[in-house]
Amino acid sequence: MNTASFYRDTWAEIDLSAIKENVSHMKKHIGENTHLMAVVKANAYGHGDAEVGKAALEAGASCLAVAILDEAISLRKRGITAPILVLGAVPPEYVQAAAEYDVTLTGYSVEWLQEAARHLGGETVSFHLKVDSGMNRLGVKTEEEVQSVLKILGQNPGLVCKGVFTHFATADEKDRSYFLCQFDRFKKLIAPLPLKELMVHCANSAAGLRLKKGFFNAVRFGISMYGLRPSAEITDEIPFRLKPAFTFHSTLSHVKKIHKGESVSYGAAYTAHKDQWIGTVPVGYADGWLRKLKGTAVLINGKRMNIAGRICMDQFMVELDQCYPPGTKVTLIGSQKEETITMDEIAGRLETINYEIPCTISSRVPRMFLENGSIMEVRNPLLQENTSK
Ligand code: PMH
Repeated sequence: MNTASFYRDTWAEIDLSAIKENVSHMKKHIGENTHLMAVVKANAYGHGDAEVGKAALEAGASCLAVAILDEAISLRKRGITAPILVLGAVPPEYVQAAAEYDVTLTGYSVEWLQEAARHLGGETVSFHLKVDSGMNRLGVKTEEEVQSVLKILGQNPGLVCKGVFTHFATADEKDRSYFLCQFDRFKKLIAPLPLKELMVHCANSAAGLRLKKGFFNAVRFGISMYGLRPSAEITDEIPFRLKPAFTFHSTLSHVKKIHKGESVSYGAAYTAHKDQWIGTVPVGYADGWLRKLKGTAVLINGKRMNIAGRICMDQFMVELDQCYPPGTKVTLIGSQKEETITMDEIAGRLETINYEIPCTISSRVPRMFLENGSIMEVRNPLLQENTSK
């Protein structure tokens, strides 16, 4: 029996050494006594949650954060024993499941806490209180609500508050005024809480990188753990070099010469204006290489070559500068020789932020995990198993 972990010539490489390097630099920056919470929601921004989580914990992270309870339970089932905080709203009827898997939830309103207490049947569930300091997404907003929370906690020993946090709306913008308002609002709202007993956190990557102090005692580290900058405008405030972890590769599956005047792909929207070598790459919009990327470059033989015609569901074609044999490596994100295509470049072409790109590379693309250049593991949800190499 063939036991390959995937059967296609397309894969993403996740450099766990880069994740570890970014985490240990950040840990040095925030200081020994400040916890680093590694944000691995959305499958670690498309990188691979359990693998990135383990690497981050090995490099000095104290705990992990996800968005939904299913992500936390999935990490528990794959052997993660470190504390996990669910940042998003979990329906209160599922608190017992959270208790069973020792997952920390977010208490984001007085009503949620009341309902959560009602659904506990003698178990205890831990939670971090979310304070809304200006994002208007989740959280208690007023001093009265904070008082109500304290009252509910006094009446319900099954609800254990282990932390308090807020989230910034503009930490990645040059202008700090809204950010500073949120910071002050947070400090004011949390004042009645027993802060010495709690994990207190407000900084995401942008705030964590830009601030030199005032982290309280934990930082939530997301985008920059993956080696990506939170925004272009704060680039000069990043105190160490971020090392990108995600690269994306394929190979030429078919190569042909077409004559001047012949067309390529759906709609015959590309027509060769000279005799032209054309390569077919087995990556399409179902892999997350969206149709809007028509015309962008990929790297072949260390050179930029442009996508020819419309991107199909599973394939696209590329203009070649010469004949290359099928099997030649194609890099969609990453480096070949002196050339690099960054996540930021692709995000720019799609008129979006770098966060969205690895999240969009679909689960059909196997993730290959490397450490110090060696393949450690391959994850291919289609074949539903983790295969060690
Ligand atoms: N904390 C919370 C509550 C978040 O929502 C996020 C990212 C982070 C921390 C990590 O931020 P960073 O990746 O900038 O370090 N959340 C999102 C989001 O909801 N949309 O894009 C990023």
